[in-house]
Formats: sequence, structure tokens, C-alpha cells
Amino acid sequence: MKFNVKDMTCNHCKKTIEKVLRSNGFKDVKVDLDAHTVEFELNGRDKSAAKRVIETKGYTVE
Ligand SMILES: [Cu+2]
Repeated sequence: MKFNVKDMTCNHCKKTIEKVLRSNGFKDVKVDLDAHTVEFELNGRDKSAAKRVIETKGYTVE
């Protein structure tokens, strides 16, 4: 799964998003700050749940 998160701009954003996805059961989370993307395995969970957990941290998911 891959999302664009345009307002993710620094290491703080990267850590926040990695942490919230991992703590919600998503796996192999990889943030690319230059591309403003996050890639991860759904690990049996759904895409909309991933979108929601990122949005709860104040980011916009496309
Ligand atoms: Cu940041």
C-alpha cells in the first residue's frame, strides 16, 4: 500500500507517521520524505483504517 502525504515534511513527521501506523498493526512502514510518500503492508487490516490513523495525527492523505 502506498499513500501520498504531502504535508509530511521533516523527520518529526516521518517518526510520527511510522509510529502511528506500526502501533496500529501495519507492517514494513517506510516513509520517503523527498517523495512525500509512505509505503506499508496492510497486514490484514484495511486501507481506510490506515488513512484514518494518519489523519488523526493531522496529516492529509491522498
Ligand atoms: Cu514534520
